Amino acid sequence: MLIINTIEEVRNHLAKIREKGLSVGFVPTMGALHEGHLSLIREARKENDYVVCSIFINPIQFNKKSDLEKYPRNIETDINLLNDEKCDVLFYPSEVEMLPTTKAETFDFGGLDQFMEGKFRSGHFNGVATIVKKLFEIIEPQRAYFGMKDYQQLVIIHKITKDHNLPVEIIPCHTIREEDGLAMSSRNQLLSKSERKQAATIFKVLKMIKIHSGFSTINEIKEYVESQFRKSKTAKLEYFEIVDMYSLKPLKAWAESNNVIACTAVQVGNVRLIDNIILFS
Ligand code: PAJ
Repeated sequence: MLIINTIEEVRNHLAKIREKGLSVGFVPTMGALHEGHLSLIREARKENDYVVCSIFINPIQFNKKSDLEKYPRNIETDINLLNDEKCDVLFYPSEVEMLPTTKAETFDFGGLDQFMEGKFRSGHFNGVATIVKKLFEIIEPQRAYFGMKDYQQLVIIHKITKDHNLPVEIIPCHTIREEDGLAMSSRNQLLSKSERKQAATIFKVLKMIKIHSGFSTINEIKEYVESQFRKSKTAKLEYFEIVDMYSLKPLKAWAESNNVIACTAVQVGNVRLIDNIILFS
């Protein structure tokens, strides 16, 4: 695997790859790679001639300095994992290379950022969209792979690629979970043993509400979820929303949409975790 640190070099290299008529699949990440990330690389490997992964911990998408500072960094392990997956290029730029000015662009997400992550993490999606758009312009992939775990991010990236006519196909990929159901996340490694145990409650509750969704109202479901987290001292519910899968607008009644997803963010100790489950589509 080639490791490239500069925009100029990666551009020149990929221009030659495209000249040969090879398709490029791209997986943007912030590193501390786990099976969730690797599943995206495998999908990209299946559908493209050439696979590029980027690792860049994007400071402008963190709304808390402490979260950025403690974000896990395991570059040596990441390189080994990417080599094992036969990734062709790791683009691993420095902060000055990617963000000579640390300002995020301001996007119009058409209301997609109004709720959930957008509401609780001010500026987060402008930071994400700024860096993903830059990465797309540098790498110029045919396809880019994103996890359903970050569902709101996926929908927002889909919108900006359409709005800005970026010639890249966004491929959604399933959430990869630990054996007890916890969605894999780089942040999981920051959990203590007891917090890690508590974190499994998140998906247990989501699975339970999927069963209940046929015969309970949305309000009843919300009350059930809130009561489940009130019991726990370490896992604090930040939000739980049942939303339309496309507009991301919270629903008051099931009849309002045919495509429904439940999304949640839970603070477990000092670690903030997100997850979701499709209720019907
Ligand atoms: P990061 O959290 O490193 O995630 C990189 C990609 O991996 C995202 O598309 C995310 O949805 C996906 N992913 C994470 N956990 C997953 C899991 N358990 N199963 C499947 N896919 C999973 O998301 C980001 O980085 C950043 O916001 C980024 C898009 C790179 C922009 O900075």
